[in-house]
This record gives sequence, structure tokens and C-alpha cells, in this order.
Amino acid sequence: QLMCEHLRSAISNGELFLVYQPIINAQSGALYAVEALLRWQHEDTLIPPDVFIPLAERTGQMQDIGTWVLHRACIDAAQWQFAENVSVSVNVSVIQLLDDSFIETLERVLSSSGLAPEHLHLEITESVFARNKEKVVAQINAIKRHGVSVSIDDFGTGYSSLSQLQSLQCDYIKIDRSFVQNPEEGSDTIIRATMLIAQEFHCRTIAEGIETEAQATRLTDMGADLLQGYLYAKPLTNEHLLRWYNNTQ
Ligand code: G
Ligand code: G
Ligand code: MN
Ligand code: NA
Repeated sequence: QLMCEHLRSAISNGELFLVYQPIINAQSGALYAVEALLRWQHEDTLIPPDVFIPLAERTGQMQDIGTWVLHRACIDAAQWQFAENVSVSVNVSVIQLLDDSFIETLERVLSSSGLAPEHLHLEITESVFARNKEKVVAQINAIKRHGVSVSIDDFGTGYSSLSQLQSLQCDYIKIDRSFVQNPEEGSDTIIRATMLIAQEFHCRTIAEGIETEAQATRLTDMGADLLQGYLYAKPLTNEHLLRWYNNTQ
């Protein structure tokens, strides 16, 4: 309860900030996009998003926080000058996605930041399809009409059936790090099946949680288009992202 009240003042107290994790082209090694990840610095404690995002969702704070994230990420991305054509990928909670004002918020954020819509990707976890499927598909279509791309996050861990994917028209499928980091035969099968699904629906694939060269090679050989993980970079502040770019690219 106390934490819930503290979270209510986190935006106005300037306690929220974003870090950015590079997403790399598997073939060229070039920076392709960055994923924005939210952090909450409350007094001396850095509270992880797995803790406060569910709290925000339960206590009616997710819309405000989600709008803050979208706005901050688009403003930062619009000002990046270290590379052209680098997109920002923002996680969107199902609470935001199902909100009737979400598309208006998206339009407002795009126009006030000046970010080109093709440089914004929205990450939606696969489990959203367990909820109000028609509404989810309608919202995704509206997002795409605005020229913004859609990624399905944590793929393989949720509830999508193939028929749901068909009505969905996503641009990217993110292969969950549990499959990337688990070299058992079962995860190989799931990754191969995911590659076939992606090909069939014209989605590009992003392998998450790449920590070793062996994982990078395995996923690239299996057909991953893009790679993300500690091997390339941990999530970085905006300032450190620029430094990382200058040192590595
Ligand atoms: O960055 P980290 O690995 O600690 O993130 C943990 C979880 O929190 C991930 O599932 C990630 O998708 C989620 N998360 C991080 N930032 C955001 C955000 O801005 N919005 C939403 N909805 N989820 C986020
Ligand atoms: O659910 P989502 O994919 O949005 O969550 C991304 C989370 O994964 C972030 O919290 C990020 O910090 C974490 N992450 C990113 N790269 C790696 C990695 O290489 N290894 C591990 N263990 N976690 C990672
Ligand atoms: Mn994500
Ligand atoms: Na994920």
C-alpha cells in the first residue's frame, strides 16, 4: 500500500527513467533499434519493473506511466543523432492497449516528439491475446495504420494459437530468452517452429537474451534476423548509449 502511494508520486518526483538496450542486425552487426526499459529509483532503492509494473496495472496507474514512457522514449529517439534509421521499441501493457484513448495518445506523442512513426515499434506480450482478442486485433491494426510497427514479445510463452497470429499482422516476433538460453532439444524445436511461423506471416525475428557468442551463432544459424542481449550491451542510459555507439559501431 505504501509502495502504491510512492508510485503515485514517482512521475512528478522525477523518479522514473528509461534505459535503452541495443538490438543488433545479426548479419552486419550494425545497430538496428533499441528497446526502452523502465526503471524506478525510489530513494536508495532501484525497484525493478517486474515489481512495479504489475503494481501499476493493479492500481490504475498504468495509463499515466505508460504515456510517460512513450513520450520520453519518442523524445529521446527523435533527438538521437548517432545513427540514422535507429528505431525505438517500447513495451506496452495490455491495460494501455485496451484503453480507448490509446490511439489518441499515440498520435499526440508522435506529433509532439516529431519522431517518424516508422522509427517507433510497440512491444506487446503474447499473453494479451488471452484477453479480448477482437479488441486487441483492432488496436494493433490501428497502430499499424499510423505507420508504427508491432512486435510480439515473449513469443512461445503465452497463449497465441496459429489462427490468432494470422489475424494479427505483426512486424517482429521476439524469441523469448528462455529458449535462447536453454540449449535443449525442446527449445530447438520451438525456435525452428517460430522461424517458420515468422516466415509464413512475413515477420522478422529478434532473439532475446544473447549472452554468449555460441548463442549468437546458434540463433543466427537458425535464422534470427536481429539479436539482443548482454553480449552486445546491457540496458544503458541515454548518455551511455551514445558512448557505447561511439566505441563499438
Ligand atoms: O528491464 P527488465 O529485464 O528488468 O524488465 C523486466 C520486465 O519489465 C520485462 O518483461 C519488460 O518487458 C517489462 N518492462 C520494462 N519496461 C517496461 C515498460 O516501460 N512498460 C511495460 N509495460 N513493461 C516494461
Ligand atoms: O520481457 P522483455 O523482453 O521486455 O524483458 C526484457 C528484459 O530482459 C529486460 O529486463 C532486460 O534487462 C533483460 N535482458 C536483456 N538482455 C538480457 C540478457 O542477455 N540476459 C538476461 N538474463 N536478461 C536480459
Ligand atoms: Mn520487451
Ligand atoms: Na521478452
